[in-house]
Amino acid sequence: MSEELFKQMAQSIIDGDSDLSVELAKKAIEINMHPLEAITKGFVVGVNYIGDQFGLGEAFLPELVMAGEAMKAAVATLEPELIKLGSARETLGRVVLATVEGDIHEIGKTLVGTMLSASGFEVTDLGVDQPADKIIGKAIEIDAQIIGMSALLTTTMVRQREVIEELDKEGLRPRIKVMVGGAPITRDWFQKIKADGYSEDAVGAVKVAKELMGKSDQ
Ligand code: B1M
Repeated sequence: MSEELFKQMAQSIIDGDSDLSVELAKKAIEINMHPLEAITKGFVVGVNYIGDQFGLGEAFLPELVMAGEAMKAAVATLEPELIKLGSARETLGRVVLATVEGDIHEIGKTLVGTMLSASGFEVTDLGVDQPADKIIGKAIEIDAQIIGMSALLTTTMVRQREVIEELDKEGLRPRIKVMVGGAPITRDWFQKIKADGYSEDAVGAVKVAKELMGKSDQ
């Protein structure tokens, strides 16, 4: 039953069918499927497939856009459930989250934000295409302990390093810790740019953020 539903979820993204992806997300909620399971075993499989096809020149920009829209709609439908399932009891810390300048990929970043909020972090999500000065300015304004940056393009991941260099120049680290992620981000890159934390997925991002706050047992 679940396997069939996962297949339909993936296919709805491949077809760029937002109505169907939302309907399937609602079905997952109805049958008490864990929302993260629906995302990772269903919808993400479809968006990864389209991404690979695009990379191979077998799919084109309109298909990528429609798949992105269908994925965004499905994740937005599941977000309230993720929040409900969260273990938030107290504020664990303040996080400024953004996709870096020149990059408009938002789905993974938003998912990371939802998971952090559900786990008790106060998240200020600046959105996509955010320059270093905006990210750092907001972190100072709200006295954030963590800046989280997402980058999905090999051409924009360098922006993460720029923010870190700026923070160092201003003497704002280690007061503000930096967590990085996104599809092209590797452990090597995270070490090279001297970030404080890195995770390859949204669940791991919560664990890393807690560790950065010295609250890994919560
Ligand atoms: Co684009 N895109 N895209 N895209 N897109 C990729 C990234 C690509 C790999 C596709 C491919 O060619 N195979 C490729 C990048 C190649 C490269 O850099 N080497 C690519 C390209 C080339 C482009 C354009 C340049 C295409 C063009 O215009 N010719 C263009 C760039 C626009 C720009 O940003 N300036 C572009 C545009 C788009 C759309 C707008 C159409 C759409 C985004 C829609 C949206 O976000 N509203 C889109 C999509 C959908 C994708 C793919 C298919 C899927 C991305 C996604 O949402 N994944 C993607 C291929 C792929 O990644 N397989 C692709 C699902 C999401 C849940 O995963 O975002 O990885 P992800 O997030 C994960 C983890 O990475 C991690 O946790 C998340 C949840 O588990 N994570 C963090 C993310 N951020 C984190 C932060 C953390 C910690 C963990 O701490 C702070």
